[in-house]
Amino acid sequence: MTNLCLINVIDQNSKIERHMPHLGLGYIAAYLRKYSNINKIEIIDDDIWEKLRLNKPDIIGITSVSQNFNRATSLAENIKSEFGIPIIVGGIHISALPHTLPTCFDVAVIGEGEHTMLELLELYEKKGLDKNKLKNINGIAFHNNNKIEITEKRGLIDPLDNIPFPARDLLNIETHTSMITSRGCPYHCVFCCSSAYWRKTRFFSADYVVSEIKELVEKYNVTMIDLWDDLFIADKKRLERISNLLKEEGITDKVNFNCQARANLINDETLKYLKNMNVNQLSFGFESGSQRILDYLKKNSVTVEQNRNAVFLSKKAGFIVNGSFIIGSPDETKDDIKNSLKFLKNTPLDSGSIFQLIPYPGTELWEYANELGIVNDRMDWNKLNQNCKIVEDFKFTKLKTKDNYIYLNKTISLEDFCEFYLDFQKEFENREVALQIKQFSDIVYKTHDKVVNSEKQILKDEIEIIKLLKFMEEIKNSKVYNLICKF
Ligand code: B12
Ligand code: SF4
Repeated sequence: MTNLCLINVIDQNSKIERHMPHLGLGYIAAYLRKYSNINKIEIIDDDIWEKLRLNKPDIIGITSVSQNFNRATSLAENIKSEFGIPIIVGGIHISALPHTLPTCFDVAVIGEGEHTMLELLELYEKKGLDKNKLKNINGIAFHNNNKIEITEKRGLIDPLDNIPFPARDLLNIETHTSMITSRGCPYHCVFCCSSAYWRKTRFFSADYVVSEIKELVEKYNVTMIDLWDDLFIADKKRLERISNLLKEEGITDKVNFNCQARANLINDETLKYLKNMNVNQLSFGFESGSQRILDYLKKNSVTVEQNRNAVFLSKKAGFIVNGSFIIGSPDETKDDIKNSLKFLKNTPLDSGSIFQLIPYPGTELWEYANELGIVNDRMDWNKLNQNCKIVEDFKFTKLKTKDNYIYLNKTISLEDFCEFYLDFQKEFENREVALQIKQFSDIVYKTHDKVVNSEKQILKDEIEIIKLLKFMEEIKNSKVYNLICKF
């Protein structure tokens, strides 16, 4: 009887990486529980050694994004030397570069992992990971006679509803959690791995999605869900049905959502469905305020004007609007970046982020950077860290030459790039403070009204006070906390 440990390799010091449970591993665990005889599965993302020694697994599965792949490889090497058990690796990085599979991994799972992992476990239970039999499993890479063999492409799971809900009992689920209700994206932005990775866009049905939301609310007391889909709103009919079903099931008022949107799909009707299902915040990838750069990044699929309209329409409809921008495209000029800053300053965005353009394996941008010799299949993966190393070094006056960084831009100096990056950050910090003050005062007014209206009511609604205290606790170290305390 097999004992499997699935490990999410992350940087324990990174707040963003620890931010949400790994649903991909949750789906694999749930699928194996439903369709195989496996008797023990664990999902681990912290205290790895302690948990491995306690669980004594027979076989390991590891997931890693590109920037953590060095970390994943050294972990696998150490596991091999202590436990000597088979290690399977999956996820976006190795799927894009299966021909680079390091020897510490026995097998790489390429792309969608549920069914491939099921077949691998079945084989493991019968014959171990016998190389002659591995050849018959589609969608993998493995070492054979000092070569890396890549088997035939695997078909995608269809319909997606055949996959059970992620095994959240194995994950750390808080009252604010996340869901993925589709796989893939119909667009092909130059920097994004998603459409190539998932090949086509598939959706879980509206009924499936609403049952999963119900489970989160009823079993895990979830009150806020981030919908991490690449494009939750892509299928408008499904969106309408989800919105109606949530109402019919009586759960609309029990849970709020944040979701990713796309400006060219935003109109009054879409916003109405989103509002009806209790979506609070919409996040857009605006990327650039320069049409030329936007056309390059998003392949002529959206205009700056559509982006601007989407902010105003969404604000008018009562949403909190979040937007992200990317700087550092190869042909971007200072004027292009100034246009992006102008876009940001002239639109009522509530919050957002600035990113440096990074070429990830599997993207069109990777091919470009690879041809120029800026990246390659055997590079130091730490260099792909998106949490802008250039700016970190700049802050501590340690800036080196362009060669030390992944820097694609041809004309802007590193110093100027960093100044621009920090300008965006400053603007976003100001917006964040304003948003937090607004959210704080909304809660105060709501609570105050209830005190005034009826003493009894407040007992019933003590949850508002708890929310307020929790909010104060969360922002304890932020600028806004000091501001509020001054009042
Ligand atoms: C949600 C999300 C987040 C969330 C939650 C992450 C998490 N814990 O899963 C948050 C905000 C925390 C996040 C953080 C980051 N993310 Co992110 N994220 C996503 C997003 C939008 C969806 C991921 C997801 O849940 N997919 C759905 C599930 C079902 O798919 P999956 O996880 O890939 O797993 C399936 C298969 O890949 C495979 N599989 C995966 N692992 C394994 C392991 C084994 C053993 C097997 C058999 C199979 C297998 O089987 C699974 C089931 O089919 C993707 C884009 C995308 N659409 O995939 C980006 C994406 C993965 N993120 C990305 C990045 C860069 C980051 C950050 C580095 C950003 C940052 N600034 O720090 C961090 C790194 C986090 C980390 N894990 O190390 C990049 C990765 C690019 C790359 N080549 O590395 C992506 C692809 C977006 C992009 N830019 O194109 N992210
Ligand atoms: S960036 Fe967004 S819209 Fe573009 S391909 Fe990726 S998921 Fe789709």
